[in-house]
Amino acid sequence: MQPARYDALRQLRDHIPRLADSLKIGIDQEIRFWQDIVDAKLLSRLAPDFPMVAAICGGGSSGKSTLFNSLVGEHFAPTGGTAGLNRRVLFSIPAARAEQTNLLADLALPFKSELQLLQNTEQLTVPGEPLYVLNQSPLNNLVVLDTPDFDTGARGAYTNRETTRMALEASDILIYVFTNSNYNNRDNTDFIAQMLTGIGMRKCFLVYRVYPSFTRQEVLEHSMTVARGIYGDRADEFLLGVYRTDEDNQVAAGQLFMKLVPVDKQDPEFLTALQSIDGAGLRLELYGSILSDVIRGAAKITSQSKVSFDELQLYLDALKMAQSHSVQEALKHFPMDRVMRRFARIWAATDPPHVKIMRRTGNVIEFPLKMLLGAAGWAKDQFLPEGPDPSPSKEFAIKLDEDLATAVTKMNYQAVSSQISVSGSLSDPAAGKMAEIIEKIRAEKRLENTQPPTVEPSGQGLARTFIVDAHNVVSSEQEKLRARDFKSVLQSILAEKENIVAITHDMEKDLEKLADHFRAKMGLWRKISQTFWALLNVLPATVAVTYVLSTGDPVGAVGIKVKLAGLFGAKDLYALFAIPVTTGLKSADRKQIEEMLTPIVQTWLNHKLNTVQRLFEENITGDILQCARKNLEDADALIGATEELMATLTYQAKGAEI
Ligand SMILES: Nc1nc2c(ncn2[C@@H]2O[C@H](COP(=O)(O)OP(=O)(O)O)[C@@H](O)[C@H]2O)c(=O)[nH]1
Ligand SMILES: [Mg+2]
Repeated sequence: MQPARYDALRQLRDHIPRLADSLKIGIDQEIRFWQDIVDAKLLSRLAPDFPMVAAICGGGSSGKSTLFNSLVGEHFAPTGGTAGLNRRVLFSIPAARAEQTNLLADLALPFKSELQLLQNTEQLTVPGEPLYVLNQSPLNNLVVLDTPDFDTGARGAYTNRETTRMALEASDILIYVFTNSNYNNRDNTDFIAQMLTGIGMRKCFLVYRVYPSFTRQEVLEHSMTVARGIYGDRADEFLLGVYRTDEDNQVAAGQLFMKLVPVDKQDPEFLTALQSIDGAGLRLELYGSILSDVIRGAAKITSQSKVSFDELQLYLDALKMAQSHSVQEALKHFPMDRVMRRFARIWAATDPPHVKIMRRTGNVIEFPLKMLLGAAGWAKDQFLPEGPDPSPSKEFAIKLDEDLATAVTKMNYQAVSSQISVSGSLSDPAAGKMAEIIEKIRAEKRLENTQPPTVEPSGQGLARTFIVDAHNVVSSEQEKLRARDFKSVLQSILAEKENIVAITHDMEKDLEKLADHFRAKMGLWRKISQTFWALLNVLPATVAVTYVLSTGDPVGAVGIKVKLAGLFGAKDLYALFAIPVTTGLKSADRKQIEEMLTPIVQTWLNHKLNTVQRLFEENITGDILQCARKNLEDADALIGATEELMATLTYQAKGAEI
């Protein structure tokens, strides 16, 4: 396998579990199984520098160990006439590769035990873990296995059956040795055929230990009997070459190594043939279907993750929406007197000098407004803009306490609950987005044939109620919040109430900007400013504390409404002021009050919404939101990377390039 693709597989192997974990999709066992296959079947075998592995196998006393020694060039394996002499697998590894990282472990993976260095040949005659020797052969890209006789023992219960299976599984090709006495033994070839069907077809060399008198024709015929016994009609596809080794007493006596001769003269020498085999290519073919399965598995896990990602996004959006509603609820009342007086003071401070003088002489307020002031029971000298700020009204403080307690209770409940229930209008982009995600999840689940757990949003017209399941990702954060004492949560928020009441430096700066803006707008400044000034004075007296933020409901004719746009994306939010508009207020004046009030209320609300949101996040929702955002971010990156890796590997798996 190409190094770049191999690397893609390795990365995929690491990414998939991380992705599943970042979304807690809860299929840990499946993931582990997937990972084991990648590790055991693919990563070790498909490494670009993995040597070719050839297993010598065949019936008892065919000459396997003799061939092994001949190939390796040393008398490592015991040979002899006693059937079943060898009980273990012996690996011969090129000495040049002895230091290769993980090679010993990777070679022995199917055995699920480590390779041990052979100490003495006696070890081979007792069952146990596989052993290895280091050879000095120039074929340093070839590992050869000597295997025990698989045909010793009663039929159907061969002693070394499992060992042989593992040896075959550890190999890329077979070297099958047979003699005249066992070439037509169906049990032997059936056994190999059965093994290969289970672990994947391996190609093979046939080596016939034969009397010198046998003709080429006889050797070929007997060899084809063996080949068909193992591979059936597909023998040609899997046969790598046929070689004969003639009986030789000097070989039997250990004085000479076996000599292999191609049955077809034009075929290469055995070692040349071995060397010319593209082991990496064979392995890719051999493991191609496993690779495809693994990619399919990764694709399935990725698409499950994408659904889970959308569900987490949906949960996050629902929680944010629930929070913005709670925050608004906490600020249902507006400290009118305090904010307006502060604004009046800012306004007065920036008055031109002659206006200041006029104001002191009481000449500023004109007739219609004097009437209005009279109706409100307001004496003109009662309010001195230069004086100190009034302390926050008791009435507002009580209302704020109540509003906060209600909002905190609701927020906490939503945050610890296994479902969030939140209503919104589809004209609000946030609600629109949630409806879209739900549609997407439903479509994805339909594809996967699983039940959508997300309840369809209900409602008429544009109104929707969303019921969204809490996501596994945030379970532990929810658990922590549940473990907290709610009273202490409420207390710590109420303890910071002053921050909500206070007119901060930043807000003051914004109010100053607003005053500048008003003045800039007043072309005929003198005339209008008189009216305007009067209005500033009259408002605190008539309205004291209360205004109500109302969502959606029509604002009646009585009172002045102020439209507040763009709060957490919630449209149609109005502040309603109980100003007695009946009292001779011209519609032009009324319009001016509205225009003036809107940005002042908006300024206050912007600051306070932020303050309350911060309080809620510090005390209730922060860790959950943070956890959801972090995991979404991680998962997003992992999904992108995983899809890229799968694309790289799919191309490879199709065999477009090896
Ligand atoms: N005459 C003769 N005997 C051989 C030759 N090769 C192997 N043998 C003998 O065949 C017997 C079994 O060989 P061995 O390699 O142990 O077979 P294994 O059981 O398949 O590993 C041993 O006694 C060997 O000496 C050969 O080329 N000529
Ligand atoms: Mg042997």
